[in-house]
Amino acid sequence: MVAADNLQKMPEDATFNLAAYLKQRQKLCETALDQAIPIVYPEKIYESMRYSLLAGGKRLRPILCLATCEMMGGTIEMAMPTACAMEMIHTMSLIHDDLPAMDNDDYRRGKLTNHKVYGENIAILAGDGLLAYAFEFVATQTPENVSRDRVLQVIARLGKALGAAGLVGGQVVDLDSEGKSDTSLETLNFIHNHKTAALLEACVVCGGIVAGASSEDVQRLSRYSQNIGLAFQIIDDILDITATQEQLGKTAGKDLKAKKVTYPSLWGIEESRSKAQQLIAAACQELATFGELAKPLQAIAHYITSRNH
Ligand code: GRG
Repeated sequence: MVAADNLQKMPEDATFNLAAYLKQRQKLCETALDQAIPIVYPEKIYESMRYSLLAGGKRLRPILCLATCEMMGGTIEMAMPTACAMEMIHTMSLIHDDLPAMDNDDYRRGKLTNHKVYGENIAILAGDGLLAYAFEFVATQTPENVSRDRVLQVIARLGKALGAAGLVGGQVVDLDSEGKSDTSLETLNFIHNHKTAALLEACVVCGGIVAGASSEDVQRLSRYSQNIGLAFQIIDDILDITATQEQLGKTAGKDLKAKKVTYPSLWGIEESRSKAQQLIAAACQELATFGELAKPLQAIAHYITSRNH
Protein backbone atom coordinates (compact mmCIF):
# COMPACT_ATOMS: atom_id res chain seq x y z
CA MET A 1 0.00 0.00 0.00
CA VAL A 2 1.12 3.59 -0.56
CA ALA A 3 2.38 5.27 2.59
CA ALA A 4 0.87 8.72 3.14
CA ASP A 5 4.23 10.25 4.19
CA ASN A 6 5.65 9.04 0.90
CA LEU A 7 3.06 10.84 -1.16
CA GLN A 8 3.54 14.17 0.56
CA LYS A 9 6.73 14.52 -1.45
CA MET A 10 4.74 14.40 -4.70
CA PRO A 11 4.57 17.63 -6.72
CA GLU A 12 1.47 19.58 -5.66
CA ASP A 13 -1.43 18.96 -7.97
CA ALA A 14 -4.85 19.94 -6.75
CA THR A 15 -6.63 18.20 -9.63
CA PHE A 16 -5.28 14.70 -9.19
CA ASN A 17 -5.19 12.73 -5.94
CA LEU A 18 -2.65 9.99 -6.55
CA ALA A 19 -3.03 8.39 -3.12
CA ALA A 20 -6.77 7.91 -3.62
CA TYR A 21 -6.23 6.77 -7.21
CA LEU A 22 -3.66 4.13 -6.27
CA LYS A 23 -5.75 2.89 -3.35
CA GLN A 24 -8.80 2.43 -5.56
CA ARG A 25 -6.82 0.73 -8.33
CA GLN A 26 -5.00 -1.53 -5.88
CA LYS A 27 -8.36 -2.67 -4.55
CA LEU A 28 -9.68 -3.42 -8.05
CA CYS A 29 -6.56 -5.43 -8.85
CA GLU A 30 -6.65 -7.35 -5.55
CA THR A 31 -10.25 -8.40 -6.22
CA ALA A 32 -9.55 -9.43 -9.82
CA LEU A 33 -6.44 -11.40 -8.84
CA ASP A 34 -8.27 -13.13 -5.99
CA GLN A 35 -11.02 -14.23 -8.40
CA ALA A 36 -8.57 -15.26 -11.13
CA ILE A 37 -7.21 -18.36 -9.39
CA PRO A 38 -9.67 -20.57 -7.50
CA ILE A 39 -8.33 -23.48 -5.46
CA VAL A 40 -9.06 -26.86 -7.06
CA TYR A 41 -7.29 -30.24 -7.06
CA PRO A 42 -4.28 -30.52 -6.58
CA GLU A 43 -4.89 -27.83 -3.95
CA LYS A 44 -1.24 -27.52 -2.90
CA ILE A 45 -0.14 -25.86 -6.14
CA TYR A 46 -3.03 -23.39 -6.26
CA GLU A 47 -2.45 -22.47 -2.62
CA SER A 48 1.22 -21.88 -3.33
CA MET A 49 0.42 -19.72 -6.40
CA ARG A 50 -2.12 -17.72 -4.41
CA TYR A 51 0.21 -17.36 -1.42
CA SER A 52 2.63 -15.22 -3.41
CA LEU A 53 0.14 -13.62 -5.80
CA LEU A 54 -2.03 -12.30 -2.97
CA ALA A 55 0.82 -11.35 -0.62
CA GLY A 56 0.41 -7.61 -1.20
CA GLY A 57 2.89 -5.58 -3.18
CA LYS A 58 2.32 -2.19 -4.75
CA ARG A 59 0.50 -3.61 -7.82
CA LEU A 60 2.40 -1.05 -9.86
CA ARG A 61 2.45 -3.18 -13.02
CA PRO A 62 -1.30 -3.86 -13.35
CA ILE A 63 -2.05 -0.26 -12.35
CA LEU A 64 0.25 1.00 -15.13
CA CYS A 65 -1.48 -1.30 -17.62
CA LEU A 66 -4.98 -0.10 -16.67
CA ALA A 67 -3.91 3.56 -16.59
CA THR A 68 -2.41 3.36 -20.07
CA CYS A 69 -5.46 1.64 -21.51
CA GLU A 70 -7.67 4.40 -20.10
CA MET A 71 -5.37 7.17 -21.32
CA MET A 72 -5.60 5.70 -24.83
CA GLY A 73 -9.40 5.66 -24.73
CA GLY A 74 -10.03 2.09 -23.52
CA THR A 75 -11.75 0.84 -20.37
CA ILE A 76 -10.61 -0.93 -17.22
CA GLU A 77 -12.58 -4.04 -18.27
CA MET A 78 -10.70 -4.24 -21.56
CA ALA A 79 -7.30 -4.26 -19.86
CA MET A 80 -7.98 -6.12 -16.59
CA PRO A 81 -7.07 -9.64 -17.84
CA THR A 82 -3.78 -8.29 -19.26
CA ALA A 83 -3.16 -6.33 -16.05
CA CYS A 84 -3.70 -9.48 -13.93
CA ALA A 85 -1.41 -11.46 -16.24
CA MET A 86 1.34 -8.86 -15.68
CA GLU A 87 1.07 -9.29 -11.92
CA MET A 88 1.08 -13.10 -12.26
CA ILE A 89 4.26 -12.89 -14.32
CA HIS A 90 5.88 -10.37 -11.97
CA THR A 91 5.03 -12.65 -9.02
CA MET A 92 6.44 -15.73 -10.72
CA SER A 93 9.67 -13.87 -11.42
CA LEU A 94 9.91 -12.93 -7.73
CA ILE A 95 9.27 -16.55 -6.64
CA HIS A 96 12.04 -17.83 -8.93
CA ASP A 97 14.37 -14.92 -8.09
CA ASP A 98 14.10 -15.78 -4.37
CA LEU A 99 15.06 -19.46 -4.85
CA PRO A 100 18.34 -20.73 -3.36
CA ALA A 101 19.67 -21.22 -6.92
CA MET A 102 19.17 -17.49 -7.60
CA ASP A 103 19.05 -14.75 -4.92
CA ASN A 104 18.31 -17.12 -2.03
CA ASP A 105 16.02 -14.86 -0.03
CA ASP A 106 13.86 -15.73 2.98
CA TYR A 107 11.44 -12.80 2.86
CA ARG A 108 9.35 -11.15 0.18
CA ARG A 109 6.46 -8.73 0.52
CA GLY A 110 6.87 -8.98 4.29
CA LYS A 111 6.25 -12.73 4.34
CA LEU A 112 8.37 -15.88 4.12
CA THR A 113 9.32 -16.61 0.52
CA ASN A 114 7.35 -19.24 -1.38
CA HIS A 115 10.02 -21.96 -1.17
CA LYS A 116 10.39 -21.40 2.59
CA VAL A 117 6.70 -22.25 3.02
CA TYR A 118 6.06 -24.83 0.27
CA GLY A 119 9.53 -26.18 -0.50
CA GLU A 120 11.70 -25.57 -3.55
CA ASN A 121 9.97 -28.07 -5.82
CA ILE A 122 6.52 -26.57 -5.33
CA ALA A 123 7.89 -22.99 -5.52
CA ILE A 124 9.40 -23.73 -8.95
CA LEU A 125 6.12 -25.25 -10.10
CA ALA A 126 4.08 -22.36 -8.64
CA GLY A 127 6.18 -19.99 -10.75
CA ASP A 128 5.68 -22.17 -13.81
CA GLY A 129 1.94 -22.42 -13.11
CA LEU A 130 1.58 -18.63 -12.82
CA LEU A 131 3.57 -18.06 -16.00
CA ALA A 132 1.49 -20.47 -18.08
CA TYR A 133 -1.78 -19.26 -16.59
CA ALA A 134 -0.94 -15.62 -17.36
CA PHE A 135 -0.96 -16.36 -21.09
CA GLU A 136 -4.10 -18.49 -20.86
CA PHE A 137 -5.79 -15.72 -18.88
CA VAL A 138 -5.11 -13.03 -21.48
CA ALA A 139 -6.23 -15.31 -24.31
CA THR A 140 -9.47 -16.51 -22.68
CA GLN A 141 -10.58 -13.62 -20.45
CA THR A 142 -10.04 -10.52 -22.58
CA PRO A 143 -13.52 -9.26 -23.50
CA GLU A 144 -14.86 -9.49 -27.04
CA ASN A 145 -14.68 -5.75 -27.64
CA VAL A 146 -10.90 -6.14 -27.84
CA SER A 147 -10.08 -7.59 -31.26
CA ARG A 148 -8.31 -10.98 -31.38
CA ASP A 149 -5.54 -9.29 -33.34
CA ARG A 150 -4.83 -6.99 -30.38
CA VAL A 151 -4.91 -9.97 -28.00
CA LEU A 152 -2.37 -11.73 -30.21
CA GLN A 153 -0.14 -8.65 -30.18
CA VAL A 154 -0.29 -8.57 -26.36
CA ILE A 155 0.65 -12.25 -26.13
CA ALA A 156 3.58 -11.78 -28.53
CA ARG A 157 4.85 -8.71 -26.63
CA LEU A 158 4.58 -10.54 -23.34
CA GLY A 159 6.51 -13.56 -24.57
CA LYS A 160 9.29 -11.34 -25.87
CA ALA A 161 9.49 -9.27 -22.67
CA LEU A 162 9.85 -12.38 -20.51
CA GLY A 163 12.13 -14.67 -22.46
CA ALA A 164 15.84 -14.58 -23.22
CA ALA A 165 15.34 -11.21 -24.95
CA GLY A 166 13.89 -9.78 -21.71
CA LEU A 167 13.67 -10.81 -18.05
CA VAL A 168 15.41 -14.15 -18.48
CA GLY A 169 18.33 -12.56 -20.36
CA GLY A 170 18.64 -9.79 -17.76
CA GLN A 171 18.68 -12.34 -14.95
CA VAL A 172 21.41 -14.38 -16.68
CA VAL A 173 23.71 -11.36 -17.00
CA ASP A 174 22.89 -10.37 -13.41
CA LEU A 175 23.89 -13.83 -12.14
CA ASP A 176 27.08 -13.64 -14.21
CA SER A 177 27.96 -10.25 -12.73
CA GLU A 178 27.65 -11.27 -9.10
CA GLY A 179 30.77 -10.46 -7.11
CA LYS A 180 32.42 -8.76 -10.10
CA SER A 181 33.44 -5.28 -8.99
CA ASP A 182 34.44 -4.32 -12.54
CA THR A 183 30.89 -4.60 -13.94
CA SER A 184 30.51 -1.71 -16.40
CA LEU A 185 27.71 0.84 -16.54
CA GLU A 186 26.79 -0.65 -19.92
CA THR A 187 26.33 -4.11 -18.38
CA LEU A 188 24.40 -2.65 -15.45
CA ASN A 189 22.06 -0.88 -17.87
CA PHE A 190 21.64 -4.10 -19.86
CA ILE A 191 20.68 -6.01 -16.70
CA HIS A 192 18.08 -3.53 -15.57
CA ASN A 193 16.67 -2.70 -19.00
CA HIS A 194 15.93 -6.41 -19.29
CA LYS A 195 15.23 -7.51 -15.70
CA THR A 196 13.09 -4.57 -14.63
CA ALA A 197 12.24 -2.18 -17.47
CA ALA A 198 11.13 -4.86 -19.98
CA LEU A 199 8.13 -5.94 -17.90
CA LEU A 200 7.16 -2.37 -16.99
CA GLU A 201 7.33 -1.55 -20.70
CA ALA A 202 5.15 -4.55 -21.55
CA CYS A 203 2.56 -3.39 -18.98
CA VAL A 204 2.35 0.11 -20.44
CA VAL A 205 2.57 -0.85 -24.11
CA CYS A 206 0.09 -3.73 -23.81
CA GLY A 207 -2.36 -1.44 -22.00
CA GLY A 208 -2.07 0.85 -25.01
CA ILE A 209 -2.41 -1.99 -27.55
CA VAL A 210 -5.60 -3.28 -25.90
CA ALA A 211 -7.09 0.20 -26.35
CA GLY A 212 -5.98 0.37 -29.99
CA ALA A 213 -3.02 2.77 -29.70
CA SER A 214 -1.38 3.77 -33.00
CA SER A 215 2.18 2.62 -33.67
CA GLU A 216 3.39 6.19 -33.09
CA ASP A 217 1.73 6.22 -29.66
CA VAL A 218 3.10 2.78 -28.88
CA GLN A 219 6.60 4.23 -29.51
CA ARG A 220 5.86 7.08 -27.12
CA LEU A 221 4.56 4.67 -24.48
CA SER A 222 7.63 2.56 -24.98
CA ARG A 223 9.98 5.51 -24.35
CA TYR A 224 7.95 6.59 -21.29
CA SER A 225 8.17 3.12 -19.79
CA GLN A 226 11.85 2.54 -20.53
CA ASN A 227 12.61 5.77 -18.67
CA ILE A 228 10.45 4.93 -15.66
CA GLY A 229 11.87 1.38 -15.70
CA LEU A 230 15.44 2.53 -15.28
CA ALA A 231 14.42 5.18 -12.72
CA PHE A 232 12.53 2.49 -10.80
CA GLN A 233 15.66 0.34 -10.61
CA ILE A 234 17.91 3.23 -9.57
CA ILE A 235 15.52 3.95 -6.69
CA ASP A 236 15.39 0.23 -5.89
CA ASP A 237 19.19 0.22 -5.57
CA ILE A 238 19.09 3.30 -3.33
CA LEU A 239 16.39 1.76 -1.13
CA ASP A 240 18.48 -1.39 -0.73
CA ILE A 241 20.98 0.87 1.08
CA THR A 242 18.73 3.34 2.86
CA ALA A 243 15.53 1.46 3.75
CA THR A 244 14.88 -1.10 6.48
CA GLN A 245 13.78 -4.70 6.00
CA GLU A 246 10.42 -3.67 7.45
CA GLN A 247 9.94 -0.96 4.82
CA LEU A 248 11.09 -3.21 1.97
CA GLY A 249 9.34 -6.41 3.04
CA LYS A 250 12.54 -8.24 2.01
CA THR A 251 16.13 -8.41 3.20
CA ALA A 252 17.80 -4.97 3.05
CA GLY A 253 21.47 -4.34 2.22
CA LYS A 254 21.72 -7.38 -0.03
CA ASP A 255 23.58 -5.68 -2.89
CA LEU A 256 26.46 -4.60 -0.67
CA LYS A 257 26.70 -8.05 0.88
CA ALA A 258 26.72 -9.71 -2.55
CA LYS A 259 29.35 -7.15 -3.69
CA LYS A 260 27.02 -6.16 -6.52
CA VAL A 261 27.76 -3.13 -8.66
CA THR A 262 24.73 -0.86 -8.43
CA TYR A 263 23.87 2.68 -9.55
CA PRO A 264 24.67 4.20 -6.13
CA SER A 265 27.94 2.24 -6.00
CA LEU A 266 28.92 3.85 -9.33
CA TRP A 267 27.47 7.33 -8.90
CA GLY A 268 26.76 7.78 -5.17
CA ILE A 269 23.29 8.23 -3.69
CA GLU A 270 22.66 11.90 -4.53
CA GLU A 271 23.82 11.63 -8.14
CA SER A 272 21.74 8.46 -8.57
CA ARG A 273 18.67 10.23 -7.23
CA SER A 274 19.21 13.13 -9.59
CA LYS A 275 19.61 10.77 -12.59
CA ALA A 276 16.36 9.04 -11.62
CA GLN A 277 14.62 12.42 -11.49
CA GLN A 278 15.94 13.32 -14.94
CA LEU A 279 14.59 10.04 -16.33
CA ILE A 280 11.19 10.73 -14.76
CA ALA A 281 11.10 14.23 -16.25
CA ALA A 282 11.88 12.76 -19.68
CA ALA A 283 9.20 10.10 -19.20
CA CYS A 284 6.56 12.72 -18.35
CA GLN A 285 7.60 14.82 -21.33
CA GLU A 286 6.91 11.87 -23.66
CA LEU A 287 3.26 11.97 -22.61
CA ALA A 288 2.80 15.75 -22.87
CA THR A 289 0.90 15.26 -26.11
CA PHE A 290 -1.93 13.49 -24.22
CA GLY A 291 -2.59 16.56 -22.03
CA GLU A 292 -4.81 16.07 -18.96
CA LEU A 293 -5.34 12.39 -19.82
CA ALA A 294 -1.68 11.72 -19.00
CA LYS A 295 -2.01 12.91 -15.37
CA PRO A 296 -2.22 9.43 -13.78
CA LEU A 297 0.80 8.05 -15.68
CA GLN A 298 2.79 11.20 -14.98
CA ALA A 299 1.90 11.11 -11.28
CA ILE A 300 2.83 7.42 -11.08
CA ALA A 301 6.19 8.29 -12.66
CA HIS A 302 6.86 10.85 -9.90
CA TYR A 303 5.74 8.37 -7.26
CA ILE A 304 8.47 6.01 -8.48
CA THR A 305 11.20 8.41 -7.36
CA SER A 306 9.50 9.47 -4.13
CA ARG A 307 8.61 5.99 -2.82
CA ASN A 308 10.25 4.65 0.32
CA HIS A 309 9.46 0.95 -0.14
C1 GRG B 1 9.99 -14.47 -16.46
C2 GRG B 1 10.26 -16.77 -17.44
C3 GRG B 1 10.66 -15.78 -16.42
C4 GRG B 1 11.60 -16.14 -15.51
C5 GRG B 1 12.07 -15.26 -14.41
C6 GRG B 1 14.02 -14.81 -11.98
C7 GRG B 1 13.88 -14.10 -13.28
C8 GRG B 1 13.54 -14.91 -14.49
C9 GRG B 1 14.02 -12.77 -13.38
C10 GRG B 1 14.22 -11.85 -12.23
C11 GRG B 1 13.34 -10.66 -12.40
C12 GRG B 1 13.33 -9.76 -11.17
C13 GRG B 1 13.06 -10.38 -9.85
C14 GRG B 1 13.52 -8.44 -11.33
C15 GRG B 1 13.45 -7.46 -10.22
C16 GRG B 1 12.29 -6.53 -10.46
C17 GRG B 1 11.97 -5.70 -9.26
C18 GRG B 1 12.65 -4.39 -9.12
C19 GRG B 1 11.08 -6.14 -8.35
C20 GRG B 1 10.53 -5.37 -7.25
O1 GRG B 1 9.29 -4.83 -7.72
P1 GRG B 1 8.29 -4.03 -6.80
O2 GRG B 1 9.04 -3.11 -5.90
O3 GRG B 1 7.68 -5.20 -5.90
O4 GRG B 1 7.24 -3.42 -7.65
P2 GRG B 1 6.19 -5.37 -5.33
O5 GRG B 1 6.33 -6.42 -4.26
O6 GRG B 1 5.72 -4.06 -4.78
O7 GRG B 1 5.34 -5.84 -6.47
